[in-house]
Amino acid sequence: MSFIRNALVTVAAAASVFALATPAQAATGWDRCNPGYICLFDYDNGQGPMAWFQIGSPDLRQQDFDNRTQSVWNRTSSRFCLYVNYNYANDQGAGTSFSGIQYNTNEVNSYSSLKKC
Ligand SMILES: [Ca+2]
Repeated sequence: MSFIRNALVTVAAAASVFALATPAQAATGWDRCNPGYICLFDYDNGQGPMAWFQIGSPDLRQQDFDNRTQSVWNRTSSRFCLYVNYNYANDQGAGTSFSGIQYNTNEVNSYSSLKKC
C-alpha cells in the first residue's frame, strides 16, 4: 500500500515538473524546427509558414514553398545548397546553409530547390 502511494506521489511530482517545463501554447518561430531537419521559413527570424526537409527537394513548388524562403535553420549534420531555379540549377549563385546555423537570407526570397552539397 505504501509503495503504491509513493509511486502515485512520484508520478504526480513528475507530471508537475513536466507542466512547468512545457508551456501550454504551441511552439512558434524557430522552435518548430526539429533536430535532423533543415527548415525554411516564409518570413524573417523563423516566422510564418515552414517547410522542412531531410534530403531536400528538386522543386519547391511541390511543397508550396517556391520563392518564399526568407529564413533558414539547418538542424541536420550536413551542408545544404539552396538554388534559385528548379532541379538544383543556379545561374545567380547558390545559397549555402551550414549545419546548425540559423539565419535570415537577407535577399530576394527566390529559392526553388535545395539539396545536400
Ligand atoms: Ca526561383
